[in-house]
Amino acid sequence: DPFKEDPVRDPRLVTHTLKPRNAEPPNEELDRTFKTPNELFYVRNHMWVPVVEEAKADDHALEIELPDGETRRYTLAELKERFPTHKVTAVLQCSGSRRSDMTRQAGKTNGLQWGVGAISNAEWEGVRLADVLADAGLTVSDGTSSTRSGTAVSGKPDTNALHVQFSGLEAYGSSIPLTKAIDPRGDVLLAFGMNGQPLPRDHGFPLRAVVPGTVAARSVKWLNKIVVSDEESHSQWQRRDYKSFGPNEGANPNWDRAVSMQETPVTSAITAVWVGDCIRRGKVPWMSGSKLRGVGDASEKETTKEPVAVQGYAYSGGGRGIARVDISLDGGKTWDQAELVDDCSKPGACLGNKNWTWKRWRYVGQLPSLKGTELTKDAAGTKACTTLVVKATDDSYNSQPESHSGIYNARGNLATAWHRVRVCPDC
Ligand code: MTE
Ligand code: MO
Repeated sequence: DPFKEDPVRDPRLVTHTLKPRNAEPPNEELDRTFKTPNELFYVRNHMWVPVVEEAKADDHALEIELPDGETRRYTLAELKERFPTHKVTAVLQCSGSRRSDMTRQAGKTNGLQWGVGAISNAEWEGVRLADVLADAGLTVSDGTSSTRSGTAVSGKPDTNALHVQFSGLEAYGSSIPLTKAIDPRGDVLLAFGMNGQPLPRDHGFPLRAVVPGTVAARSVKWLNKIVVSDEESHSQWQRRDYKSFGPNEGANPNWDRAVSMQETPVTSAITAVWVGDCIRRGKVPWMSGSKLRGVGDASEKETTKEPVAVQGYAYSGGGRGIARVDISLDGGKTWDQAELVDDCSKPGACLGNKNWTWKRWRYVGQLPSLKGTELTKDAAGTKACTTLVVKATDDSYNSQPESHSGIYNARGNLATAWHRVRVCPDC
């Protein structure tokens, strides 16, 4: 049993499969804090967790192969000693996050049926991949004469045509474009720390790639080899699984025709809803004192309006920030804007050159009238229910599609449609 050495996990995680381990935090823990605690950070393993003894972690070796075939080897101790340490606050998000939504709305999808929690946020500590590649001897064209197709006029390899392939100790692998790897604002790390602690075993101990703003499949764990090449990684995770296709292309598409996923589109989700008496009884952790007063007072009750409090997250790839979060309490007929939580203004709270973190948001409003026509009966026919909807817009004004039917793909990747949650205001 290759899984017998897998680590012990937090019982609060919602487990999809045990061998290999795939689990997401419960919604109420997911974004309760800006940085997801290590023991609750979602886990996505394709195989077992490789065993690296703690005492021998500093001897863990990373081999680097350059386009000319030259190789260079660094132990973890050498990486730590030779290069400045950097910290970056970044989300990792699996391309399968919210896949169960797509299944519910648009039909069967292959893959783990994640809820809204195959995403988490952490502060990563490590050395810059760009620094390590330069030290290893990588020289590339400056881009001024690049052709995107091969050797630049300078005779050096064309930066735009190269890829950085990562592989891990259990043979998982994938790659990113070299342009991302060496972008001085790209913040790609070879990480050994997570939220001030050594990387936990499930998250890649002792060394992983962290590629902010890029689908998490490229943040290879238990990293032991890097190859700079004119080809993308040959792994199935580069050439097949983490691609997306048209609604009609089925489960066995022409794989080569699609580009591999790198930067991810904008998404958002509702992670908690409180209604009526729940709020009056003070159950909303971020609502107290003055905010609580005036919620659901007698006059509101007479008009059968119920207070509602909602929270969630919004995130976009590529370092794009979240410009706005729109919320609807009546299934998408009318909209209002949620309040974006200010997690990043304290110095040092969000480290890195771009918006690599998620934006948490909150909203307090009143449900539409219980007697209103917007409300429909639930399955049991006893309660009136309504549908809350959230959608986010990033700072390039990209927004989420309204439904999953138009972006349906048989693998269920990038399920980023408006997130809908049905609420029966009875608390
Ligand atoms: N790296 C290795 N070596 N093995 C893996 O199975 N899974 C990838 C990526 N890196 C994987 C890996 C995928 S698909 C995701 S979503 C992220 O790791 C998950 O990282 P996490 O478990 O730290 O959340
Ligand atoms: Mo993933």
